[in-house]
Amino acid sequence: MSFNQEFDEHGAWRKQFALRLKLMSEWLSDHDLLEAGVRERLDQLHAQVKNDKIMVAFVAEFSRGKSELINAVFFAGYGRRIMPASAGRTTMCPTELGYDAEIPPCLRLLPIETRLQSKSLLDWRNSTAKWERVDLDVNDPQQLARAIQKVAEVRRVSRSEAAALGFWNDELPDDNPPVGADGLVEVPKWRHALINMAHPLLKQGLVILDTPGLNAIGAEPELTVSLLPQAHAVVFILAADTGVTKSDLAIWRQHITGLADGQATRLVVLNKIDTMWDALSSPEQVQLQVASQRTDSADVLGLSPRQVIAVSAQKGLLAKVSRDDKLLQASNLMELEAALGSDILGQRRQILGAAVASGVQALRQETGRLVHTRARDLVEQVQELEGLRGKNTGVIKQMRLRIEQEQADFDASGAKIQAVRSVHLRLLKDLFALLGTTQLKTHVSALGRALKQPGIKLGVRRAYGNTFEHLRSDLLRADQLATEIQSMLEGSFKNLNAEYGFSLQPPTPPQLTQYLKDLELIEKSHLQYLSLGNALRLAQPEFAERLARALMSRLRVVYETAVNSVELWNKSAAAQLDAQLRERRRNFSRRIEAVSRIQQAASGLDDRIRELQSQQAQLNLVDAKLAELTGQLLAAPEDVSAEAVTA
Ligand SMILES: Nc1nc2c(ncn2[C@@H]2O[C@H](COP(=O)(O)OP(=O)(O)OP(=O)(O)O)[C@@H](O)[C@H]2O)c(=O)[nH]1
Ligand SMILES: [Mg+2]
Repeated sequence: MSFNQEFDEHGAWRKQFALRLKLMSEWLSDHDLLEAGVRERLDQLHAQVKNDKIMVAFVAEFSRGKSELINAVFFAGYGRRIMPASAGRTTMCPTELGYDAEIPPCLRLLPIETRLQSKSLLDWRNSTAKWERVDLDVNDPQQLARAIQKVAEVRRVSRSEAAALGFWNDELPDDNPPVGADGLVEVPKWRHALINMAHPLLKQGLVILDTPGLNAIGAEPELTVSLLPQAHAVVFILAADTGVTKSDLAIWRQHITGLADGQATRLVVLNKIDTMWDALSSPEQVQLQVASQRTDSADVLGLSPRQVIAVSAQKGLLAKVSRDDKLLQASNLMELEAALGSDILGQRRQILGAAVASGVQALRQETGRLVHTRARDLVEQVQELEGLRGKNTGVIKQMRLRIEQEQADFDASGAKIQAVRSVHLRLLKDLFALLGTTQLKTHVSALGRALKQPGIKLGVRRAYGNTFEHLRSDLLRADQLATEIQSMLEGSFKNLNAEYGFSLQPPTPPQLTQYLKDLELIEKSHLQYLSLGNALRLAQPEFAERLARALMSRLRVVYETAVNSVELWNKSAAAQLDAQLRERRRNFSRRIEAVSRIQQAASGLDDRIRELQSQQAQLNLVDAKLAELTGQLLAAPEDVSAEAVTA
């Protein structure tokens, strides 16, 4: 199956899931089961599935064919080249293609001069100021391609300006751009480009990241330490006409192997195999040559030849545009697409599936508990009324007084419940402080200051090590606090259950130690970056600052996720308490109402008991339906397509 087809299927599953969630929430609301905690859980599941993005990054030395490959795999449908691809350096700034329904189709460009300011790319991303916007007409491929051509724009600036922007370093003459006769040097005009268009794959959450040849001096640290490590898949490209060059190898080691295992799918492509097609050789000879080139490249990278996919992006694009099946076959583009589909999407589906499954389980538990509470209340009411059979009006009056007394006692005990709440909130405040932005900023700015110290070069690793040590110990402390809160909740819930017959059960606490792994990955990707002769660059204060900012934006993503999980846990505990209180109050008024009716009419008793019994039967149905609906939500993505066929 091609990548596009697999992606469509993944999209179909997500759509189906969103629809089922919607039905579920309507059904819950109809049956008065949509409590705050449940609603929160539903919203979270909905957002998780709806906003799931898959980022595929294309990384390589310049001119290996990154942009051409993107054209061939994703944009052949436009019948022409969309991303500029030409000899020499073409793509000058990292270019992200994605879809956001909130804004019209457009290309947004952040001027390179923003590097002189102290905001991180993430901050810029969240503000519209400074970005130049060009509207895109997706129905007009010519206009589209012309507009996107802007990502190749350059500016000529003086050497000192280039140095300030991070493109010139007197101590690394080999990496500097050539100086023109006028003494000026060429630098990219833009720092980052965002393309927003309603391409079918992008609409379904695919994000493509095209990068400029990375070995160039001046590569944005944010790109390498922040964006790339977040990609779900990285496609590394070599060209058959150059083989594996020294700079290819440097990029491979610095940016690709540095990405920890399991974090992202890695695909290696040997592009431009058409340069080996030779009319004078037999097809078999050409095949052999391609195979041997493939083996050689794999050897140098330390991979098995199977892991290197040999293609021709250019001929693949041409073949798709001109509908030439034979050429498409020869380009081998479909093998690459199949690998993209099965590796990336397969993995993504698993991760999303697992996340969704645990959310649905929690949903089932929370609603199940409500149903259970109601069932128990009904049983008690039936018993209470059965006890009244054949009793005189005096006894009935007594009973009413007793219920009213119980109700008054319960209302008076509100203080106890309030106390549980306030202890809970106090502990949570400490926990949030440990994971908050202020704390994070303190650690990272300390690192930023350390990096700027003259003579830090040798101690860079230690400075990073210290920072991450602090972060780790905060995280461990936060996890400890979460454990304390959980045992506090368990204790108080147990007491409340014993005292008031509630069925409270603290929700599963977030596993904060899992974020240690994220910290480790971030630390590793940074160290990777530092270890490669960057000491000289580090000596520049702006560079150190950029690095610290990149670190901050990366960490923030991790901490936001952690904070969200703590919030959900806490909201769900609080909502449970609210729900049980509300059920209990309702229970009192129902009981009092039942007794008053019986007081008024002697025959009311049997009627009321029958009514309660029919409510019990209804509730059983509700419980069964709940199991059915959650079961459907848990259906594996593969089942969905099968089901869609049979439905
Ligand atoms: N013969 C041949 N040429 C190719 C192939 N793929 C790309 N090219 C050419 O190689 C040149 C560079 O391609 P690009 O796609 O611009 O390369 P890039 O990796 O994006 O380069 P930068 O944007 O500069 O980093 C262009 O002239 C392409 O037409 C291929 O499969 N075969
Ligand atoms: Mg390019």
